[in-house]
Amino acid sequence: MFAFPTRTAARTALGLALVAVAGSAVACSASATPVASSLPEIVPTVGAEAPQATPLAAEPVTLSHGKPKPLTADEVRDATFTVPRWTGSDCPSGPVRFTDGRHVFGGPRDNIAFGPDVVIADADHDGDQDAIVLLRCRPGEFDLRQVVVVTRAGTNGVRLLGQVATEVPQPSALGRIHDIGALDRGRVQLLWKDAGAGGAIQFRFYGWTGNGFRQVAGPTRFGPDVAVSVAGPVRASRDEFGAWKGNLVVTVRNEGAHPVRYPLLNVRSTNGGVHSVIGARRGSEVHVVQDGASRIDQITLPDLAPGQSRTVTIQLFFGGDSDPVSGTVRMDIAGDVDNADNEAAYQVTTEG
Ligand SMILES: [Ca+2]
Ligand SMILES: [Ca+2]
Repeated sequence: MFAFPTRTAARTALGLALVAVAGSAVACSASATPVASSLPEIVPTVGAEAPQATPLAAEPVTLSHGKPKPLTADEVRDATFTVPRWTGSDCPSGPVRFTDGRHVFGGPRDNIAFGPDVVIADADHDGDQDAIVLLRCRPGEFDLRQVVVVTRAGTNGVRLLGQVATEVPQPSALGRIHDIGALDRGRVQLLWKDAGAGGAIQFRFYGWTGNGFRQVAGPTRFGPDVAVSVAGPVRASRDEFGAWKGNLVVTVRNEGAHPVRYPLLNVRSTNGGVHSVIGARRGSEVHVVQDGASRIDQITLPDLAPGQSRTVTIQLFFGGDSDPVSGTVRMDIAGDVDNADNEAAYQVTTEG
């Protein structure tokens, strides 16, 4: 199972550098303040994005009078703050008091509990640390999750900064929130897991906008996704009877995490000109032959496994006195999460 690097590992990896820099700073200022109490929390960093070096020199070694106390994970686990509404659930929202990361309501099994980790990061870029919290509400057996960021209120209080993301009751293409993390510049990174049989995972990234969090990168949900592209213009030439023929080369790729059954490719002329699809080939493999004078031809391709692509060559035939016309190829599958790449245009040029 995939998991974020543990906080212990992250803290250990960076701890030596922190101690070295902080040690020299203490020597210069002769401060008696315990160094460890003023060190920033180390945030686990995950994914392909390399963490930026923490600007250690800018971190104060001692606290100035009046400055709010840095937020800690333990403090947040024993705090009262506003919990946003749960989508599709009547779990408690509004001000909720937590004790050791847990709030019991109703029966003894009905509770809101923190996820295993609280991630400390400056999520709103104001210079003060905030806490990213995964909340799991369990009214009985049911489990629903949302991620919130809480921040310092006044000098010692805690308040909700905003909701980062929330699940909806399953089944849903949204998936399930599996783990939390933070990148440099306070960006929140969530690991989502497909609730379906495939169990695919996605990283989705969220940023502070000034008045809330919104997703700034990554996929938005799980589900099938096919993409259609054409190799280039169709070069049509006349056959011995004067009709135009040309090869349309189309590639279809399954970019989703699920197999695509009976993928159906639609070939459509743009201006109502008549053409026929004579056949579709991949190497010597003939998938379908459909002849006729319709303006939309449909070609059924073999199933596509996740990540699989298939390139087919389709011969366009413009019989009689009809001139070649351009068109589009399109594939629609139920629940495609990105419809923008399901269609590709093709141009027909004539030679001879
Ligand atoms: Ca902050
Ligand atoms: Ca698509």
